[in-house]
Amino acid sequence: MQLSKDNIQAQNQSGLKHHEANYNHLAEGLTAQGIDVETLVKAVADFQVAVPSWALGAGGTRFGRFSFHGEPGNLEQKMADVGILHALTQTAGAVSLHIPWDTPEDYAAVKQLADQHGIVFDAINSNTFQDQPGAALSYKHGSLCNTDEAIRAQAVEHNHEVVRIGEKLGSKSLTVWLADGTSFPGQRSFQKALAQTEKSCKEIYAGLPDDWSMLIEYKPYEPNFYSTVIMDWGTSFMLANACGDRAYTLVDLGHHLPNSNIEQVVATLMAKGKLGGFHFNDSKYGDDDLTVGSIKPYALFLIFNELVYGMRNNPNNPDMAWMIDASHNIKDPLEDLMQSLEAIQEAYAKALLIDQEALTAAQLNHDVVQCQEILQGAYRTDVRPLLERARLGRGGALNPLGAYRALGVREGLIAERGKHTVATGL
Ligand SMILES: [Mn+2]
Repeated sequence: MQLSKDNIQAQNQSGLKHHEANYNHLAEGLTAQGIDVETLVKAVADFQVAVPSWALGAGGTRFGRFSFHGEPGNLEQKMADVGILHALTQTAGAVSLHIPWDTPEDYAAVKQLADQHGIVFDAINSNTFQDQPGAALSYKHGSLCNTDEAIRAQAVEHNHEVVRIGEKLGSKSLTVWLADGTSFPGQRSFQKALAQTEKSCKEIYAGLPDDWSMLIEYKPYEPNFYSTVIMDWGTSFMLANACGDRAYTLVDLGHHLPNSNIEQVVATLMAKGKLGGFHFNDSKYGDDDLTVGSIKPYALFLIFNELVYGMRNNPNNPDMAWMIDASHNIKDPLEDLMQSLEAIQEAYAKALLIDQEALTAAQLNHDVVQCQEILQGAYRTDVRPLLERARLGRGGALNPLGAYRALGVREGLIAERGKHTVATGL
């Protein structure tokens, strides 16, 4: 199923007048504040986020999984789903593959499909947190940190293979996330596990092509519940520094202990030129993988404030690999992703509204009240007409979710694929 621009434009007709009125009203107010609205719309339109190949089917919990009708049953169908998202939102112009869940069989066909939908291949993800069918050795007691040299070598070689796959598709970065850790005190030496992990990361890094970067993700707990080898941003930062210039830390919003100041983590990493990737989701308690912006939208805005500041002032950071890393247990995955994409763009647009000069002046005057007024003034602005204008300019939908429902996309996917398909992944 592929959405045509004509179909989408026909859906847009009924809302255009209302959009014009809202946009003009907002643009007038912003222009009066000295904001160049066209530049703002262009920045929003240019902001593209990768959709991971595992997010297009229903997720699950350790208690079970409720499948969603019409799920994509193979990589080609997953690409088609990203194509639908991108056609409607004009924001999902990239896909992030997970190996081995989505190893292409026919590279030329997959690339052609991506071109057809206007999608590029962003960071590619390895998996040493599961045993793969036919694998000689098990990761039950760790992969890159394992006490057994042969197991570490198998895990390193898997990462090299993922890079070779990514090269064929045009990816330029490898994301490494490890489940390595312990569930009980005394199970393993912290120091030795970290030393082995550093050695393995260096071996992976040494195999990267010159124009590739390596993104090292951290997480404090789960699936291990006592310790994780790469537990926090500091450990990731240390490993990235040990590997070299093209190794960076990747921040996943769900991978922090409760109440962590993630915006400060972002600022610190960007100041050192070591933030390379970003995974969006939202959470209430832990790594809940909920829809972006569904629980803490103000925190997301504060994080974007630091991202915007860093992108302007810290040129040592690479172009960021943005990705949604959420799981959809009870929503239509495509609808959930559209809500996440909207929340990301909204937070970004609001962060762009912050008057940085006025904020700096208020900071220098120790005018704490004014600092808060500046941030919250931007946050309280309803920027949705800017997002609509950005989408319209690229041929997307005025209201992606509304168009998705009106065009009967899910019903069409069920008719094509059937009710009981199951997406690959966890
Ligand atoms: Mn992640």
